Amino acid sequence: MVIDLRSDTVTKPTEAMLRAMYEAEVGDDVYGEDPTVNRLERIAAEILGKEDALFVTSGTQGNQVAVLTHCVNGDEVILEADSHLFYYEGGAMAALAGVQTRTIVGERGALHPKDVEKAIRGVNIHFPRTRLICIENTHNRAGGAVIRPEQMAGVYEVAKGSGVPVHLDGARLFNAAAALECEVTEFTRFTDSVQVCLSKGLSAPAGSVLAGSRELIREARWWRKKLGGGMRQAGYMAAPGILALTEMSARLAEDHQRAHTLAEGLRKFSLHVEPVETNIVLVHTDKAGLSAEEFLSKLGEQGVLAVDFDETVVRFTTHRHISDQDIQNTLAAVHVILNS
Ligand code: TLP
Repeated sequence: MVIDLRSDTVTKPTEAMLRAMYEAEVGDDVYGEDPTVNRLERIAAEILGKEDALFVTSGTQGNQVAVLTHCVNGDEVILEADSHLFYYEGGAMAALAGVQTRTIVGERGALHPKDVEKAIRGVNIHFPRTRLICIENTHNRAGGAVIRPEQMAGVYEVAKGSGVPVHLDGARLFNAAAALECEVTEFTRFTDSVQVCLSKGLSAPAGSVLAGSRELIREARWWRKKLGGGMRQAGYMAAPGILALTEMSARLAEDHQRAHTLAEGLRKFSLHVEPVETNIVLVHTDKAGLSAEEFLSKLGEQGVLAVDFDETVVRFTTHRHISDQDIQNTLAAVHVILNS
């Protein structure tokens, strides 16, 4: 059996989700007539503490619809240098919204309010307009780091002072809330829009939701259609999404616990492991005298999958299909690599 620690995106729907899909009441969502999609959007808005929400095909679509909704081409967007929006979305912000990015190197993914304040453009005929600030929580490339509500509040205060909206890429926001044992609204209150993924640790087969004010979501709905995201009988996909939002966040702490166990085990082998806060473990492979690629290939030979994050950094991500035994077997596989 393969132990797949590449990503929490590999999670399959639960039995209850499959049943909910089969039984879903559907209609044409482009006409606003899919009752299950409408219910998902209502529930998402409520949980995220926003007026309205929109069901989108993916996290990338949710983020890009947000950028398109907040900005016009030629605008500037401030975001963290290692953020998914900048690093992993194929340059979509530039290609689709025609915006330019102003990246700031954060501390474990967190933007410092002072740096944001400095980066916000003043009025000058030579300058682009700063139209959006993006935050990512948890921060993927920072190793699943949790951006604290007070850190988000600091950025929000600076943003509000300059009239610039804040978008949150909350692909794994429920992991952040589980880590701090708080509600997701502790984070979303410091944002104007938020995207959360239903298809990562929450185990839905597909989809994300974008939430914000009624007016923002009205505009976002229009952009989603332009991007080909009008999905007709999308209730079949929204039904498991409802269960993802209402039933699946309670078990995320288990994934975090296993990530901690994995990290502790790797440290016992004297490997350098980044601090673990949620379900992501970043390990440096150079101490083992291996590149990330070599390390992954040796792991793969023993049936353990992970991904490379850098020349000498490997990411392991725990999720619903990873058991305590899988963690022990992964550690045993690493032991074999280090002793070969
Ligand atoms: N992340 C994926 C890969 O794209 C790297 C993963 O395996 O972690 N925001 C964040 C913070 C993400 O981590 C991801 C996916 C997305 C957005 C995009 O979500 P999807 O894959 O649904 O477009």
